Amino acid sequence: MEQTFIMIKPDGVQRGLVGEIISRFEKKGYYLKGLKMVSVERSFAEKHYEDLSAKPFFGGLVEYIISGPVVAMVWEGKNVVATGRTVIGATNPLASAPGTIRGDFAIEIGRNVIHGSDAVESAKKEIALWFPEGVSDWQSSLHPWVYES
Ligand code: DAT
Ligand code: MG
Repeated sequence: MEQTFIMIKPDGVQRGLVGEIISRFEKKGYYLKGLKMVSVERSFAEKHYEDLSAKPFFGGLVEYIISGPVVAMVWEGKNVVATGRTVIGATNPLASAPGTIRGDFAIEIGRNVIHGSDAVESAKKEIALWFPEGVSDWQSSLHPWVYES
């Protein structure tokens, strides 16, 4: 089954949104396979966002990510990469639909609370970067109540 990397950014942690965000993914039916709170080094944040290194906002983005602890997670389920992005909402919170995490809890693009992998390939890369120790392989006993087969 597909896995995605989800990170609650420092503003999400500071604002007490960790429980709410985990709850949304859990209630949807996705399985939590990895979870840790980390304060990342500048070089690590730069590596995570390396594809954006030429962007004018890159410096501010890195400062934001290292400004406090983040909660790094791996979630698993059918189509979780794309659906996870839908649950999160558009990059700019002013364009994110109500009912999405960014639509409900954020206003500015530079304080948009949460990160989610944008493709299966980047999810694999990000999970390997953030969880080099690997993740848990537990199976939910609720599986038949969430999935038809
Ligand atoms: P997303 O986080 O929705 O995948 P992204 O990968 O394009 O968006 O960019 C990563 C983060 O960089 C994004 O969450 C917020 C910041 N960012 C993106 N575009 C920006 C812009 N035009 N101005 C300021 N920050 C921006
Ligand atoms: Mg992105």
